Formats: sequence, structure tokens, C-alpha cells
Amino acid sequence: MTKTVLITGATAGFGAAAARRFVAGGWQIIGTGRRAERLAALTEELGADRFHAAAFDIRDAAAIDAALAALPPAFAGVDCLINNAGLALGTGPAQTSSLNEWQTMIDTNVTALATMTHRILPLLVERRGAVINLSSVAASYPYPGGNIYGGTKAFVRQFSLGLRSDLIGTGVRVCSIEPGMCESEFTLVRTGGDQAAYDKLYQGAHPLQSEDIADTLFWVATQPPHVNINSIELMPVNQAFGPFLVHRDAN
Ligand code: 8X3
Repeated sequence: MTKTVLITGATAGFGAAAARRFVAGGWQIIGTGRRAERLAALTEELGADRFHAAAFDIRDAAAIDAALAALPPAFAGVDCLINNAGLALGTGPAQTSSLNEWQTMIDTNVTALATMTHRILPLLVERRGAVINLSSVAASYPYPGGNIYGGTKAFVRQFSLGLRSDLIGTGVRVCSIEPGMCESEFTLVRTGGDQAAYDKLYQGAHPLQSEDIADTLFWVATQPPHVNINSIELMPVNQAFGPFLVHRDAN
């Protein structure tokens, strides 16, 4: 039987690359996102028999319910949930950050991810499926400007590990994927569309690409049923860890 993966945030970056990778691997996709025209383009590219587009804002719990209720019978079962939708907003220090931006990150990266997981878990238990959550290296390693973003990703990592405990005996697998620097629209969103900052960040860094993450997601999803990959951290070779910050007073 063809397996079905539900990918949130399928309109760009990791989500779109994962949709392509899973279709290439013989799966069918339920792809969610806000931008209906991008989902329509993916449907055109991948075929309506392989890619079912569900356009809604992941922060709207009623819209999640409506989209799930409207799934065509061929897409009604879910073998794998990839909670990819998420974002970072801003790179400045906490003390000058926008509270609205903090709230948007919490609503998307934490509340919406929890809501979607809560809705899909019963389906995954039926099929002994899998949840793969997109966390970040920012979950484990703090850096200046990471503040709320890192906090939301730490939630995703810890929530994933907690799900493992609760789901024991169901056959449902859970993994937290924790990428470092990856070249994608993520950075344009984070910098408010600053193309110069985007170019500078990646220059000479040979960052991860969305296809690298998509390959990792597919590998995790296709492990034998008795194997659970708890978490994976991956970074470009040119990104590593720095020293602790030390502030020295003038006197
Ligand atoms: C973001 C990865 O390296 O920019 O999730 O913190 S990094």
C-alpha cells in the first residue's frame, strides 16, 4: 500500500524538498501551507494523485480540523507526520525584540506544532506511523539573537523525546531533526527580506541545502519498524561551536 506523509510548511525550503524526495521514494503527500499558489505549483509538478494540497494557516486550529475533515479518501490515512512549519523572526537581542514576533514564533513553532500532532496522533497509532519534528541546533546551543527561537526549538526537541515515552507499545516512532545553517527562505523571513544579509551569511560557508534535510527525513522515515532514530543534529562542515562570551568591564 502506498504510504502517506503529511508535511506542514510544504510551500518552500525543507517542506517542498521533502515533498519531492518522498514522491521520488514512492510515497504520496499531504502538503500544507499558507501560499495556495505554491501548493498548486507543487500539485502540478508532482501530480494530483501524489500530492494533495491543503492551504491554510497552521496557527488556525479550526482550519486544521477543516482541512483534515476534507481529505479525499485516498489520502485519509497518515503514516508519517513531518512537523516542518516554523520560523525565526529577528536576530537582535531579547531586550530590544518585538513581542509580536515572539508571539508569532511561539504560536507557529510550539502551539501549532502541538495542535497538529494532537490531531494526527490517533491516525499514526492506527498505522504504527511516525512523527518527525523539525527542531534546530538552536535547541541545544544558545547564541546571541536566538532567544525565543531557540526556546521554541528546545520545546520541539523535548516534546519529541516525551512523545517517545508516551507512545511506547504503539509502534509509533518519533524523531527530532536538528539542523544548523541551511540555505533557504528561512533566513529571508528571519531578516525581514534582507537579501544582502542573506548573501553575507552564506558566503563561503557551504551551508546545508534543503535537499540534504529532505534526504535525512526520508532516511529516518524509511528505517525498519523496530528502529527509532531519536534525534539527528546536522551542520555544514564550515559551521561549528564558538567560545563562551565574556564581557569585561572597563575598570
Ligand atoms: C536555525 C539554524 O544555525 O541558524 O535553525 O541556528 S541556525
